[in-house]
Amino acid sequence: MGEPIETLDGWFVWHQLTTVDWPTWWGWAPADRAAALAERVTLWETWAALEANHLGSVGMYAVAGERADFMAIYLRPTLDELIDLKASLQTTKFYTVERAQYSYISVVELATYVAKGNPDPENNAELRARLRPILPDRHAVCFYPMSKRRQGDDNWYMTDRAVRAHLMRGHGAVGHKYSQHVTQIISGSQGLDDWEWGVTLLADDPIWFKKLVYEMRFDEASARFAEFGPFYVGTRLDPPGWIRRLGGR
Ligand code: 76R
Repeated sequence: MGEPIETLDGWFVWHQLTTVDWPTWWGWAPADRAAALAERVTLWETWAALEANHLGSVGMYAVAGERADFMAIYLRPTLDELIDLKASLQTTKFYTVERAQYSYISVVELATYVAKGNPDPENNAELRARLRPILPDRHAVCFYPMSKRRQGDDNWYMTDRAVRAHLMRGHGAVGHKYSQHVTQIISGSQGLDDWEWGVTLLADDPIWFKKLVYEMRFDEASARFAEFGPFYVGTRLDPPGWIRRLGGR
């Protein structure tokens, strides 16, 4: 029979995917557009200040393809703060031209399958850094939600704990080959959103997402048990880059 393992839980995460209502946006007077961009950048600067004090993190990305225009990733210690953050976005002018495309809530998670002893983040700085991650300044991002299958013999939740630990060791070994190129943030979303985990991958070159996920598909933990939601891929924006994409200067 399956048996849960302990998870270490860190910051809450909101993946926010939006498009811009371009006809409305371009219909605004240039001065109104400039004011809306400046207002949003001011808010962004308050988030950056929080990040500097290690009270959260924010990443803004331009999304490839037409699933979305932008993805923001917000990390905060509590769900309340993510809700407050949304409320402050909603007071900005720019919010009136943003259209939600996808939204995902989860909590940064470390599964303890491969942990030695009794890991305690309070006296382990490395664990704390992984549970409360500052998004690294890497050029490319990939985000997708996923679940573990529950079907016939391929039911992750009815699989013996020792077998799961063995599979996760294999999974970790594949992933570890890419550790130089890809930073991975796994966030759990059981009870929080539609899928069971959010996968956030960051790399300087997006080709590493394809190489890593391709190789992982052959690993038993993925080959037998993984089910995937929509994939989003993009590149990082700083405030000036974001402003340029919106036609500002
Ligand atoms: O935390 C650790 O680094 C220890 C090993 C490890 C665990 C426990 C690990 C390593 N992962 C763990 C758990 Mn992972 N991971 C994914 C995906 O696309 C797919 O097929 C699956 C999506 C990728 C790409 C990936 C990458 N991992 C998990 C879990 C929770 C399982 C549970 O609790 O049941 C999921 C859903 C998941 C999914 N993983 C790694 C990586 C990489 C790159 C590593 C190596 C990290 C490193 O060593 O630097």
